[in-house]
Amino acid sequence: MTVPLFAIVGHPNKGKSSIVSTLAQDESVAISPIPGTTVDNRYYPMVVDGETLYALVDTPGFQRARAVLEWMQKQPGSTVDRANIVRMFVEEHHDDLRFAAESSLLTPILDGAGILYVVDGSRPFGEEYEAEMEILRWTGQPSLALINMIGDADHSEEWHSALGQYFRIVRIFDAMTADFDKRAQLLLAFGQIRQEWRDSLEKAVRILGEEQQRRRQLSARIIAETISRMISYTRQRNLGHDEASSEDRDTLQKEYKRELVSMEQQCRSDVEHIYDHKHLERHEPLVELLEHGLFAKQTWKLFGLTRQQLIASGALGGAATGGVIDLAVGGASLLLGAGIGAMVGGVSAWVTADRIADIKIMGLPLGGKQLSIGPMRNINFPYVVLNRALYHHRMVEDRSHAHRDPLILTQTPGWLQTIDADHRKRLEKTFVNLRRQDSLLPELVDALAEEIQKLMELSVGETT
Ligand SMILES: Nc1nc2c(ncn2[C@@H]2O[C@H](COP(=O)(O)OP(=O)(O)OP(=O)(O)O)[C@@H](O)[C@H]2O)c(=O)[nH]1
Ligand SMILES: [Mg+2]
Repeated sequence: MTVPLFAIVGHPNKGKSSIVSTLAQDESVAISPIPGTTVDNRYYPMVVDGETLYALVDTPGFQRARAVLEWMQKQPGSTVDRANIVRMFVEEHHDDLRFAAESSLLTPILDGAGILYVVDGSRPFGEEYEAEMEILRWTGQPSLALINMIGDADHSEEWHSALGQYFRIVRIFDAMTADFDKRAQLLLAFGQIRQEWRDSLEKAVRILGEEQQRRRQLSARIIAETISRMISYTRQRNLGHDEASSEDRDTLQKEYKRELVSMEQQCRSDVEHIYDHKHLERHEPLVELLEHGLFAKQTWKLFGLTRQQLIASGALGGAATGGVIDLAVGGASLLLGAGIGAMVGGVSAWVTADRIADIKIMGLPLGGKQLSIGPMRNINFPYVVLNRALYHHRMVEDRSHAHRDPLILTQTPGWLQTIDADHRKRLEKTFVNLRRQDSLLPELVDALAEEIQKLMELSVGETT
């Protein structure tokens, strides 16, 4: 099977490189609002497991399309010779700086690449584009037009009728927001322009789908490991004296929180790496994370389960047997109507920032005392972490590699509150078991990873 090859061409600054970046899933493609960013052709293969599924050539935008067309029209020859005339143009002008862009962009097409002509559907159609489209038609290569919507205005209808006269297939494609399905649809449309590429592109879509599954599986595993480590994490601080000052306690608690935050951050960047977003800028400043992130009341409310859900999912069992009952917290009246046992579990779940974990003072075998914090006692905590992780995963999974703005994770939806009770029960069972262990049991982490992957498949959060 031949590897389908496409040259992405068009006017400067219309999103050609953005489309290349999205389809090649490559964040290294240069994109900028300044016209003329791409000055040379560059080849971007889409490789999975060492196999090139298809490849794209990013090209500079047309600079002197009218002059080129005029030159071509002046050449003697019939319609059948048109591709040769384009070839002659490139041969005669490849050292001519005035036509450097045209020579570059036409070269891969003359070598057999399919044409993807990109326009900006938020700007009106203009005559200057006709020369570009005519030149492309002269090459005789299979082609497809893409209307990329850069701004808010919508001129797609006039573009449809103009492009329809030159291209058999015209598609609207937003390079910035295209998720996996939209990219797959576009690849299948590419298959329509040349019969011999159809099978290759169908196969490419299948392999990319499998790759997406594999990425989910890896991400679910990393999230499961992180949650497990976060639940069981404990931290100690040796004391020089027998009494722990409030400063000692504060410091230990800060260190404990900081470590949990850093585990969560590491999980974020691991997931981003899995999706080849290696240089993604994420806006989650540490101070904000410590003060408004994982340990803030507001966060818990939005990301955790409701008290009723915690009770219904059997969190009570975990509370009673896992030793996480927190009787020090008031508010039993909030749970009016629930049984006394459920009340205890529910209240425990409702603990806030400073009640996340116990601080104990312990004697050391060789004398002296040690202050110890952890493991996590709050039964809502793993749900909070999981919810945040699923939300981040969704943002990364759907993110186009052309999207270069920082990833902002300020929205805080309570997705897990929308899943059915069976899922919650299974999660709770795993969390209870994890809390019971002194060390991490691989089979428990496996079970959690499996459950998390199911939640990813369920498209949790799509309704919010
Ligand atoms: N909102 C939005 N902006 C886009 C989209 N596609 C491209 N842009 C922006 O448009 C500008 C130009 O994008 P590029 O991909 O660099 O365009 P190009 O056609 O390769 O430009 P040259 O290489 O200069 O010819 C960048 O600022 C992009 O972020 C899109 O689908 N939506
Ligand atoms: Mg470019």
